[in-house]
Amino acid sequence: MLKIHGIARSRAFRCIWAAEEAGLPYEIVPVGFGAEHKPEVLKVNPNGKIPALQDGALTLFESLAINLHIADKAGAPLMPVGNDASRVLQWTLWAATEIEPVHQQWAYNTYILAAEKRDAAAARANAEALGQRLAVLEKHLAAGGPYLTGKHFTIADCNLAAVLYGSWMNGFDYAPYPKAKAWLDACLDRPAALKARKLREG
Ligand SMILES: N[C@@H](CCC(=O)N[C@@H](CS)C(=O)NCC(=O)O)C(=O)O
Repeated sequence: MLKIHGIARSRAFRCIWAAEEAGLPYEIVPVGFGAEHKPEVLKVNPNGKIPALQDGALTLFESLAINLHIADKAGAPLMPVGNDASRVLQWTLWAATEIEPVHQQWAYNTYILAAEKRDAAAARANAEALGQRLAVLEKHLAAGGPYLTGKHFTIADCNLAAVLYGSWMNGFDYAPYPKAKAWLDACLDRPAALKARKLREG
């Protein structure tokens, strides 16, 4: 049984979604914001952050690495083999390094921080940077699709869509990126995503 430490309102959402996609039994060990530095959390994630995963003798941190592990247990099509496995890594690392930092800065300065703490210039700059990256995604999906590696939904779709979820929920302007928007809608409306979203959105 997978043990996911965290709550659905945190990045644990991504891992709950992945476990649902994989069809693997899992249990959520509820660790909320503010409890992250407790000794029991540090035992599973030395960064004092959520999520963390326990799977038998294996303990993992980093939400997207956890998802790669979960998908690997399920096998194809969630975790494909050969060149598509490399494409899964490419899009997952792209989500973590190119998307998440600018997405997070946009989110903080748009809806997470209290209004008086938001920096409008930072919100604009990061929206522009996110837009540049979404243009890359748009072009990629226009050339192939419907999913990132082609015909099948993989953990790369789950990982990238989960990173973009906050912008999708909170009014980022996806109008210039219709294919990216349609892809995101399709990912976030999957039965497994809806189960995870229900835990998060209520
Ligand atoms: N790169 C990490 C980020 C983990 C992370 O920042 N988690 C947040 C909750 S979503 C957290 O635990 N924040 C508490 C803190 O930063 O002290 C991952 O994807 O797992």
